[in-house]
Amino acid sequence: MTVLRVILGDQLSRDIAALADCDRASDVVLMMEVADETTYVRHHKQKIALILSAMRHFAAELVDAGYRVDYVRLDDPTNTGSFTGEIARAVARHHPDRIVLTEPSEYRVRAMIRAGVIAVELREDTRFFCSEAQFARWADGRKTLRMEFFYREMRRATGLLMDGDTPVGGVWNFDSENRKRLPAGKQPPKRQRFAPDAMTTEVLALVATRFADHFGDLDNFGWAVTRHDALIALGHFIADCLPSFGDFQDAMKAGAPYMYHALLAPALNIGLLNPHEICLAAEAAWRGGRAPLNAVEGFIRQILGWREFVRGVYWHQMPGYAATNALGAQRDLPWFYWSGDTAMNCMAHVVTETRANAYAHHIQRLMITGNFALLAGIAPHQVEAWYLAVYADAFDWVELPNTHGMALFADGGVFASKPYAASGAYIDRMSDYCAGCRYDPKIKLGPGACPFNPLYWHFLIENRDTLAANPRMAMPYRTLAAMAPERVAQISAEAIAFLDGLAG
Ligand code: FAD
Ligand code: DLZ
Ligand code: SF4
Repeated sequence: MTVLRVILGDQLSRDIAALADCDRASDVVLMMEVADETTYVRHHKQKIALILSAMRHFAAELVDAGYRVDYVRLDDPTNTGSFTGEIARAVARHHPDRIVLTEPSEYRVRAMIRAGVIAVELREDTRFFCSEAQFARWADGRKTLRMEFFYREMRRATGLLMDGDTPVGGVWNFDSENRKRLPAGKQPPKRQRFAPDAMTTEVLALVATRFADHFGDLDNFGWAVTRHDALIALGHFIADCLPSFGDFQDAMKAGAPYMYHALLAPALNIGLLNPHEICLAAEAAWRGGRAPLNAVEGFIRQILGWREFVRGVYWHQMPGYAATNALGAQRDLPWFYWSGDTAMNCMAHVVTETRANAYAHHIQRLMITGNFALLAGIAPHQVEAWYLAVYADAFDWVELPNTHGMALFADGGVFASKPYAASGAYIDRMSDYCAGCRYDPKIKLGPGACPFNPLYWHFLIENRDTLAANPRMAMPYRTLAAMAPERVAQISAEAIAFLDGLAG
């Protein structure tokens, strides 16, 4: 009896459900590089290189461990270019009695496999703390879904950072300590990157040729493409960055794209690391006195809280979720999201770093590119396609709730209790971008005014019907109500002129 065991590009874990009970002598593991997946959005070149190289390394590890692997390369002339086409061809080659696949992480791929003519046994992806069913039980019947309450449940369920029934340190969340600006002269550590080996070098050449017109540079490629290297990256983060992760979690600095962030999401999302071991390593650093509690709790919250929560929201709300547009945003994505060619220094920095590194940290994604898209009323599906393309860690299940829900409020508040809208003052407080900008965050209107200022008030004016009743928006709406009508008119005129200029 032969079982065909299919492993997708983000399922590169030896303990993946599809490999459990694998008979290495008789079963066949199928892995496929397919054109449809490399082009369904115009992925950053580094993202394609990461996935293809990690797939090839994983396949080689399986072969070394005695598995029979059928690996279809992108440049195979007989490659049909799709998962369903390649599964059908593999069935013709191997005549399996059964086909086993771990549930694809994305709605699009799951629907494609389920609609396929070939019957596939789908197994639950057990690499998360919270199953889809568990999340549904927690979410069903709640009026609102809030990460903080979900996170407390997850802390209790896992025992992470718990003393019996109480959170260590006496409180659940140390966020109020995690909003420091980076002091002048403080330099974040140099980051662990991995020089491409022969296999990665071959993939980089393939990507450079075949995806030459995709966004992004390949020069800085240094992502871990094996579990071995991903564990080194984890060790480096825990030792050198975690101690300051909390303090400077929200800080931004020109020329310091990584700050104290983990850079682990690409390895985690494709399965080279698992979330349990990362959280345990962080907890051990605190228990061993190597990192303070505000840093460790803040970091564990990102993985045990936010990452699990966004996945839960995704599967609980899809497919309707992606189609909502609560604020009716319709504007086209400005070209500078690709070129970085804008006088707004903050936007130019984030886009330029994104192009070079396939990375931006959370606050850059949320409060610079996300905030601008929110204030400018850019159509959600265009913003989402951008985020899905440009980051090495981007997969629909995690990108969509973060963009659609957290950054754009396009779900009308399923995910967040209020929009993350901010004027230039916030960016000035949390970064040094404004010092090098043609605009001034302290000028609210008129010549030299930071565009985020009129856009912020214009956003509130335009969305008054939807947002004014939200208690968490009461303060800015009170300020708006107190403004002279001439000032309100000037804000609208300047914002509209700016927005109209984006189309050119
Ligand atoms: P760190 O800041 O060091 O955080 C540690 C880990 O926590 C990350 O590796 C990640 O696994 C997890 N994490 C942190 N915040 C979140 C979050 N909001 N949602 C889910 N996991 C989180 N993350 C992705 O993995 N893929 C995406 O496609 C993605 N798209 C995003 C789009 C927008 C608009 C926003 C605002 C956020 C997005 N995020 C996404 C969340 C977050 O920005 C990234 O996980 C983080 O920047 C990855 O870098 P890091 O590994 O250095 O993370
Ligand atoms: C993102 C991606 C890319 C670029 N290429 C492949 C590929 O060639 N083969 C593959 O198995 N997966 C790839 N992926 C990941 C998939 O698009 C998708 O995210 C996963 O199958 C999860 O649904
Ligand atoms: Fe960005 Fe405004 Fe600051 Fe310029 S002044 S960097 S546009 S926030």
